[in-house]
Amino acid sequence: MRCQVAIIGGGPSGLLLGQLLHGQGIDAVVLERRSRDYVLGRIRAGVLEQGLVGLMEEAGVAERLHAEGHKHNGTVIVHPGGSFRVDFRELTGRPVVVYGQTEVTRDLYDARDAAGLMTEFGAEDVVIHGADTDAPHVTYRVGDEARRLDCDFVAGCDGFHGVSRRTIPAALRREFEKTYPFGWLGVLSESPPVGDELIYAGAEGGFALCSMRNDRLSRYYVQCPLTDRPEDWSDEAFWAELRHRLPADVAGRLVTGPVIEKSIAPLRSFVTEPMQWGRLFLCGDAAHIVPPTGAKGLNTAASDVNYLYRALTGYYASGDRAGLDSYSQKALGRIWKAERFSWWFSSLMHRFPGQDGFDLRMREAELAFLAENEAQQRAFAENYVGLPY
Ligand code: RFL
Ligand code: PHB
Repeated sequence: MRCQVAIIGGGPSGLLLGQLLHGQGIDAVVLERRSRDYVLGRIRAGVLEQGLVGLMEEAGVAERLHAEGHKHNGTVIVHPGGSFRVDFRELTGRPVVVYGQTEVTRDLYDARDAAGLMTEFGAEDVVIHGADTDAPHVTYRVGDEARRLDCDFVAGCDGFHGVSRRTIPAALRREFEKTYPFGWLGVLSESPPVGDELIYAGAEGGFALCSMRNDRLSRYYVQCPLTDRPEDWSDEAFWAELRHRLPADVAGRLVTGPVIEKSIAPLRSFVTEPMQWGRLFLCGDAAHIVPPTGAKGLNTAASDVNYLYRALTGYYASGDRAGLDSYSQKALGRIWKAERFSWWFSSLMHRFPGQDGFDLRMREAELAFLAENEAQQRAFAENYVGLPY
């Protein structure tokens, strides 16, 4: 089989890239290790920047997002000294859109099907060959059958545990990593959200987040030790801990409901450099991870897709390699700013083991300054709604 761009990974990065390329007449095959149901069963991000919304529009897959997504003009931040709201619309002129990653992925798969585009599910043992030559190819297996895909370029969109990043020789790669001494216990609940906007709570007992998917589905998180397992937390224990970390009026409004998903995610900051080797280009979680506090994971994946899509379009339209040659530098420039914001906001909102009185006073002072200072809030809002591409 042959195509112009072999896309490894059928998560949001790979699917969005495939759909955008299709719009330019560039043909791409997506190789996904899992089944479609498995990919759609993962509950992950929920907040979309305008940049991602724009790319969904450009890909022709934004109809449901516009009908069902909710625009959020601000967010509430709670801290031991009180609570305050950051008004995105007033400070930046832009909202964010709450629409689940699962729905983004579903819309992209539906559009792929409608256009008759090729996706290989259950693609195992993917190996990328000759990425540093002019004729790369990918080998893989579906069931017992060995297959080969020849291509001009390979897009490594296979997430943090994929093969693409490790295809770049270790001697040419630099990796930067920070792990955090806690995780997020997340619950998806069939209950109306506790508020109209997201609430980030940096409580004495640890961080909590109130988010949502729609009017009937709430998404909540509490900071927990990395040693905890989801089965250690009964639903009652989760709701009690969440209430405990929220201000009394919010806790009083909380409506609980059946828990339809419960999982624990570790927090990590990670970047690999460069994001290109020859004709292999990394996108999304394959190249970088952020802790979820700033809601940047899916959105940084989208900004990579934006740069790579435009670079490939330029190349196929006129043979112009400038976009491809500057891809890694451009993508990393934006990534590091999102890494900084996610690291800063995570550090500010969580309780770290071993924090002493001075550390806690510094944290309170920083939150108090953010609560009262417009310049600081504007900087927060600009980062949260998304820096320009
Ligand atoms: P994905 O979504 O991981 O998709 C990669 C796809 O590649 C497939 N794959 C392979 N396919 C073929 N061959 C191989 N060898 C392969 N290895 C892997 C995988 O099956 C998968 O389908 O990466 P992508 O597309 O770059 O998208 C990135 C986003 O998914 C990610 O940044 C966010 O979801 C991060 N994230 C969150 N971000 C937020 O903004 N808010 C959140 O609340 C949030 N929660 C999360 C998250 C990430 C999590 N992970 C990765 C464990 C919660 C979790 C649990
Ligand atoms: C979510 O709704 O899952 C969500 C929202 C905001 C975040 C992280 C996760 O910062």
